Amino acid sequence: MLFKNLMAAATLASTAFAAPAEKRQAANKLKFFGINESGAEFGEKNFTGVYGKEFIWYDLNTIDQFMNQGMNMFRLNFLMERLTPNSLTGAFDPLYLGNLTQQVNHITQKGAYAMIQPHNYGRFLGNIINDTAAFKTWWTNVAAVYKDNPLVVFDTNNEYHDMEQQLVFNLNQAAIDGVRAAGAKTQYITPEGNSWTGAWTWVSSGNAASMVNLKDPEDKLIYQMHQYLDTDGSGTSATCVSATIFKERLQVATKWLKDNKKQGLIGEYAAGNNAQCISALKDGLAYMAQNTDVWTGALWWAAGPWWGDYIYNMEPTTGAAWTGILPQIKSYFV
Ligand SMILES: *[C@@H]1O[C@H](CO)[C@@H](O)[C@H](O)[C@H]1NC(C)=O
Ligand SMILES: *[C@@H]1O[C@H](CO)[C@@H](O)[C@H](O)[C@H]1NC(C)=O
Ligand SMILES: *[C@@H]1O[C@H](CO)[C@@H](O)[C@H](O)[C@H]1NC(C)=O
Ligand SMILES: CC(=O)N[C@H]1CO[C@H](CO)[C@@H](O)[C@@H]1O
Repeated sequence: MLFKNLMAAATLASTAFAAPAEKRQAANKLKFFGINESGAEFGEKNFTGVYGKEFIWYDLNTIDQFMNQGMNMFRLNFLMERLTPNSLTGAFDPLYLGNLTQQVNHITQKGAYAMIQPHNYGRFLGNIINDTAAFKTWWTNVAAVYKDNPLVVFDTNNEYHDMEQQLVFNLNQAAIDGVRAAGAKTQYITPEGNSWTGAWTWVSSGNAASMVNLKDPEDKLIYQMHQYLDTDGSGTSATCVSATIFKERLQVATKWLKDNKKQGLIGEYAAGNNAQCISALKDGLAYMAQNTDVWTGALWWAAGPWWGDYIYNMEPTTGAAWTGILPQIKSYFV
């Protein structure tokens, strides 16, 4: 989601039972049920920031509450500039890394997936990343930390946009190569596309023709797309275009996934807490659940301690989406 006017966001999700991660998938249920935990990337104009002032990490008790609802995947938002403050190839900030790892361990020890998600839009210190070798090194260094944890998922970057398509392809391929070079061989990797990785524009934007050629020697790619249901698809309004707009915006990407035998994940979706939007959410999730040959799951946007009265806030127990949306949608997952 293009997030200019709000503070920030994070990610997460998990599962009710500390069951084996590769639990048998029930018919017509999506495998991954998750949420974005957002807050560690807040204050993103202030690259350094201070814990508790500009940014915040996620409440582990909240994560447990999502797991109790059946969630099994948490997309953990953070900033690359706070993890490696000096350069893409520089050393980690041990405290920021310590917090990230604490969250990853909490989530994965309970059997859920933790997605490592640099919330950077293909930028570092405000500049488009054009050094693909340095980006590969960044990913090798990060993946080395988590290479023995099969429940970690690597998201190459949040929402590339306004970049050369070939550069977006090259950065994704560099991330894949970097992760595998670290010896992380069993984990899923989720490439993201240009144009904010929108599902509705996956083909028209040029992502489809380019990204289809990504290569993973371990064959564990899950293409991550985002989809909102407001008029411009930006996820800034509580009004949905229609009660069928979610499904309609997924159809072209669904065909692309099927035609090319790829797997997909909706890494961000949300809609307002009202009857039309809830109808659209149910219709779209039912459609995804009918197409589990290509769609693996969906992660709500968003939770995190600092969202307050945000229209899509799913933080327990007062977020509008915790009370209004979650009870309506969880049957598509568990
Ligand atoms: C950045 O964060 C620091 C630490 O909280 C603060 O002192 C500084 O004023 C912030 N700068 C801007 C431009 O907001
Ligand atoms: C998380 O970050 C804070 C602030 O820098 C630090 O005090 C704390 O020790 C870190 N936690 C871990 C587990 O590294
Ligand atoms: C690559 O990015 C750096 C840092 O932002 C910038 O100084 C440089 O001009 C860019 N090079 C090209 C070829 O775009
Ligand atoms: C949908 C959405 O709000 N996405 C946001 C995820 O978090 C980042 C950082 O807070 C935003 O920039 C995105 O727009």
